[in-house]
Amino acid sequence: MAVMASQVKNTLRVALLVCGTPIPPVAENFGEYPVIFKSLLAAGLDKLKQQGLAEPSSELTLEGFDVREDKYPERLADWDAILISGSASNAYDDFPWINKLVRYVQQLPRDKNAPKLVGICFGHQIIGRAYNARVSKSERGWELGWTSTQLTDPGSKFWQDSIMRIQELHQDVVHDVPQGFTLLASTAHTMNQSMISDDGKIVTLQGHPEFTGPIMKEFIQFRTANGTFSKELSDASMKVVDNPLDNVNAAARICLFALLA
Ligand SMILES: *[C@@H]1O[C@H](CO)[C@@H](O)[C@H](O)[C@H]1NC(C)=O
Ligand SMILES: CC(=O)N[C@H]1CO[C@H](CO)[C@@H](O)[C@@H]1O
Repeated sequence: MAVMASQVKNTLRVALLVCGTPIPPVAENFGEYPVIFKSLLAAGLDKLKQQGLAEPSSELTLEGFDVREDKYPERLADWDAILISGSASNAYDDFPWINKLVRYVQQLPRDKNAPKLVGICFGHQIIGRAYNARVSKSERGWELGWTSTQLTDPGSKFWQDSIMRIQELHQDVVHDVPQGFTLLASTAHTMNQSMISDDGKIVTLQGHPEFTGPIMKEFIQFRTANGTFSKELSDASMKVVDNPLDNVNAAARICLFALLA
């Protein structure tokens, strides 16, 4: 199906459900998650304009809601997409704010006028949990840094590529593709890297399109210094940290997903 710019909404309104705070060197140099996600999605929207898939006058608005402090959007009708961020917390933890977020996802309407739902990393896992997939720590430990994920056939269609090169930063994985969802991407470490709901309302990604090489470098250094990553893992991921990424392409597809009715 060919998409034309005229079919696409003119303003992309994103409610970012903020589930974490970046480590201090990332927050200082690149901003908090609302800033980081806004710059990613703005680059994605620019790409859609270059491709003739969004009007040149299209604009992006993004507001952050810190769900750890019980802040949620007031009216769903104000948003085209709800995006759930990454987090240093575990999606399977039995904490009040995490349980509330899971219930929120379960209760989001899925009708034609409802906002689209996008989950990144922790957000992907929360959506998995909300739809009864098993979520827990991987037996394989961390998947860290630059990674080339394989796209399935539906994944190639959705992400418009044959692979997706993306930064990874996770230990927890979604073990199943829940009923009503289709797998979009895999790696040897984590089979379920990305999925879409069959009604086209929900899309998720285990990797971090919002993390550039320089951001990833800060995470690797910080968490190696604090004992989370071994020197081996750190050295291996530092070697490839500046490899090319498909972040802007991924962001463009997320924007298009949110903009199409
Ligand atoms: C290391 O830092 C991260 C913050 O990114 C934190 O989540 C983690 O608990 C820390 N680990 C240790 C062992 O201090
Ligand atoms: C449909 C599908 O690919 N499901 C896989 C999800 O991931 C787990 C392990 O990570 C596999 O066992 C499933 O086959």
